[in-house]
Amino acid sequence: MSTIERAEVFVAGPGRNFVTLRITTSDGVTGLGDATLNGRELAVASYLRDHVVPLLIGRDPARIEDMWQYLYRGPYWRRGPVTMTSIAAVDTALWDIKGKVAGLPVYQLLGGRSRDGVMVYGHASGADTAELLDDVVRFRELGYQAVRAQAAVPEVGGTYGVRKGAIYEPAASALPEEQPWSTEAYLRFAPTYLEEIRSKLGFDFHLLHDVHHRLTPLEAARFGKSVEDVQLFWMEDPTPAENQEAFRLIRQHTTTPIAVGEVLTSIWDVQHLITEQLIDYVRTTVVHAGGITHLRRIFDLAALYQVRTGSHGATDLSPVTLAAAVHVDLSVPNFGIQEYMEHAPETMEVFRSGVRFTNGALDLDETPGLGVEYDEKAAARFPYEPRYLPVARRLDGSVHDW
Ligand code: GCO
Ligand code: MG
Repeated sequence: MSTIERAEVFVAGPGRNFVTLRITTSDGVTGLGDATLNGRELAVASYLRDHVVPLLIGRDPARIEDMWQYLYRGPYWRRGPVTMTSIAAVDTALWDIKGKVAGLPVYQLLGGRSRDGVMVYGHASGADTAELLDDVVRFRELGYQAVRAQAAVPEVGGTYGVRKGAIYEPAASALPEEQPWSTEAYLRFAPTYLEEIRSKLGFDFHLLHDVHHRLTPLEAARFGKSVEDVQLFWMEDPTPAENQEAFRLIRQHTTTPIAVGEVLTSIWDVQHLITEQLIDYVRTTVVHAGGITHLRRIFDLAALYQVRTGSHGATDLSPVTLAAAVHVDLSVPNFGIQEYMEHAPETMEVFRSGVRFTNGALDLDETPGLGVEYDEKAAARFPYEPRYLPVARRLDGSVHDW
């Protein structure tokens, strides 16, 4: 029997920080898992190195489900982003190994293709409406069928979701940057640029918008109602999801579809959102929601309620997660859309991936496993340096949700 012989945790900053787990079997087969938790990277690296890796050695890499149960139920302490990201890394690496051993891409092990490609949305942004419009046009010209649109709110300057350089990277400073926020200014401005996009560029593409947890339930209801004519594909994270009753209130006022889940980490966290039909898209992802094994369980639950998938896919999710997401997205019946932001060139020097973008969709080559390799020599050129997401403060100085 092949056993797990080695498990290494790599922490590096090629373009941005990533934590990567590589498992090697006694037969010399390797598997990769992403373990990146933006701004809390070292907590996951320690969870893996200190508490998980010693438990893996000598175990059967083929028993993926058993490993998941062992790591979830075994430690007594359950759920939460650090634990679930660690479990995800192991789970993803074991699926990679199983695919390589079988000589098949992982999506074949998940039941094969349900579709020819995975529709993605890109991130258009601008310092004002005119710049945003140009950026939406640019994404359409690149072939995107779906575009997320965010513009900087005038009275408060830069906002979440607005790119400064060539690549959107909010975790850009060694200590959290503090950014001003005004809900009033946002609610006055955001509907105007979404309307402008539709009136200038029409309706033959999907338009998305991320509210990034900034509104109260009633403000979100008002926002959703005010943009109904714009026909958003979704409004994302209209309000924080700790109090899930909030979404019932939003629902009572608007038919704008709702997407939630990028910060949720288990089926228990999305259970009521799904079974009570409070959302339309579930945004949980491989790396933060317990790996391929657990994400599929969430997506199967969602399918029973006609909730579709829309996995998180910002650049802080490594190319290992992106590839794993595409394997899952190709296979599940209730796929909706996949978030996609191109990684920095430095990132792609370290991760070699078979994921390809054509006509607004992602697909994979037929490489067995996940189809991603990690170049640790290249990674050594990019040491980890602490980087934090910003913090938002209202104009009176009090902390708001970022
Ligand atoms: C998105 C997100 C991101 C997050 C980031 C946090 O929808 O892509 O909201 O931009 O803020 O991934 O780590
Ligand atoms: Mg988001």
